[in-house]
Amino acid sequence: MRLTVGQAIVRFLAAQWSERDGVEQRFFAGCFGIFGHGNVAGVGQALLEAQRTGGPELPYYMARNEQAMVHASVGFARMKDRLQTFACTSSIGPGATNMVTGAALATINRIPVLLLPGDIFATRAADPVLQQLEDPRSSDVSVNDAFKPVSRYWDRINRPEQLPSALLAAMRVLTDPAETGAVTLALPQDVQAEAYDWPEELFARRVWHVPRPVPEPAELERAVEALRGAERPLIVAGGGVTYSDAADDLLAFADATGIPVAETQAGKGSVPWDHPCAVGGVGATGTPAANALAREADVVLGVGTRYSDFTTASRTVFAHPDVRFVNLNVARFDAVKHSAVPLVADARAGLRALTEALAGHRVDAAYAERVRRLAEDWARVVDRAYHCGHRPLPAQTEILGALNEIAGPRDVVVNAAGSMPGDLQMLWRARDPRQYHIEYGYSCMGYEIAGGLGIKMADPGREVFVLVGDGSYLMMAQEIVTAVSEGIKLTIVLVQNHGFASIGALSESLGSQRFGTSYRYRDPETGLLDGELLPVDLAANAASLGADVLRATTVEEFRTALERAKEAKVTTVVHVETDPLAPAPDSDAWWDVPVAEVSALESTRKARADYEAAKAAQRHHLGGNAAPTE
Ligand SMILES: Cc1ncc(C[n+]2csc(CCOP(=O)(O)OP(=O)(O)O)c2C)c(N)n1
Ligand SMILES: [Mg+2]
Repeated sequence: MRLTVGQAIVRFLAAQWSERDGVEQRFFAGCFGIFGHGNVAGVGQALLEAQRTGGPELPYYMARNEQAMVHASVGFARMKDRLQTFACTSSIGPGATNMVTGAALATINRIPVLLLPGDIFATRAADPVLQQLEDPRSSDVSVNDAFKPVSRYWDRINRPEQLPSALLAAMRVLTDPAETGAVTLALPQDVQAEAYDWPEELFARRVWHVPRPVPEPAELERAVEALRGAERPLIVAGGGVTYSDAADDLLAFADATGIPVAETQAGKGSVPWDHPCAVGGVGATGTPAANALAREADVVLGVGTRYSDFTTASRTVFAHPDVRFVNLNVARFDAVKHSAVPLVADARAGLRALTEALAGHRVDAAYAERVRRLAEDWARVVDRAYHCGHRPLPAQTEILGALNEIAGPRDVVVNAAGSMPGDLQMLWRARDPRQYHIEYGYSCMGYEIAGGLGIKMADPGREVFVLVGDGSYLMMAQEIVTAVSEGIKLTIVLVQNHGFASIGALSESLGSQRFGTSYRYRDPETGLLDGELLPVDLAANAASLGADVLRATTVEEFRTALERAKEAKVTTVVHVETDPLAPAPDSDAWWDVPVAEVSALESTRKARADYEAAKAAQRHHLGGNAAPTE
């Protein structure tokens, strides 16, 4: 079949399907793109031809920023449990490198996305082409080499003959739950337009079976033995629970054993917040209930978690001197962390095996009672934070409370960076595994609106509430325009606090006096950015991008606006100003952010002393076997 490389790629992508549990779906729901000379006549022409001729099904969506289109793809793929995603086509140069941040985000969060950046001429006929990086050491380098460390598979298609094996390798990685992340196929702009005689079989319908690997018997036995011996076990539920669609299986396991369940940012919502075993988020921004249990736990069962520093409170929260880890993970890389007893398996398959093997085993009644009391005490703190009546401006915790009470159980809350992820992990009462969508692998300012777009595309039946701080909004609000043009409805809650509440508080706690963290005029006297507030109106900005806008100044007005936004048919922004200094509950856990060891500032010296004291609790979990097995 004689086609260009661009046409062959489109035809191939449209023929890829994934299957898990007997359900098949197209693997690529479409292709996001922004055209430039590096793709307009190659992949761009192929997408047009497919659309015009009723050819391969790969609908094109135009984004407004290349980073954002990768975020949208990630939001989509996460909602689809990684069984479906998008391809992203960009021009060469800046269009391509704009996607590097998105690639890192996808790879760190273990979410599949296929990136097709345009690249410099393979023939080098017109070198240097507009936007070409000329590396004096080698002509075989382009800006797309920057994708290598952030891609799980990377290739450059310099000849058409290379394409079939590269496409198959890309699909292998994208559909492998242990390997998945960003895949980059760099496409020189001349090669995209070049024709070749392809074997027909390349374009045959291809189903990629997404496996549910079962535990190896000896590994299962060791894991069961460790859990049976535990007096104070704790489950740490990560994103793998949701991606494996294993929330029901986790519930069954917790019900059967009575083991409490703490959650990471990606795993939050695995169990409903009011389940008897639920103790909420764990770690630096976790609940004091979960963190108390983490400190006492003698066995930690991690399920689908990568144990980020937020989860472990920078390796201080699992404080029992003999704590052991049992890690159920589809990737051995994660399963062996903290010298764990590894249980390499799909989360669902592993939980089912554990439930069966531990039949009849339960935690003792006193421990279950302690779990219940800790959770009850914490619920009262959340109630107060949701309704604290802070004046004159509302506290952020009240905004989150109002949203929690107004959102339906299946509605999705989206966030990524700033002070909200921490408050949300601590305070959000999740009722559905897909309700809580906080991107905290890369915690990327700018994910919120773009990610929300992808989430809504994945599940139009759910209301999507995008929470975005003023800082994140300023970085990337432009996908509002995409949402408007595609008729995709988002509700965006824009929390205006004139700067970085998060980093401001962090800075203060580290003796750095909130330096450079609020949006203000430069004060001529101090020379610092601590003058008057700026006359910036982000609500007007949102309206200028085509959104409907509602402004709220009190919690009551916010509730009314949110109800209206929820009913609206079009993308609506609710703008609310909050007090960045309002109190929020404490997690009773630490986060390692190093403080200057020497300083002329008293505030820094004091913070350094606190830092050293806290750091003393940090530990390696090196495990090791206590005795020979004979
Ligand atoms: C792209 C990016 N740049 C920088 C950071 C570091 N950072 C984390 S939170 C934050 C401030 C966020 O401000 P805003 O969105 O207004 O949220 P707030 O802290 O006020 O809640 C910054 C700069 C980041 N996470 N992502
Ligand atoms: Mg802010």
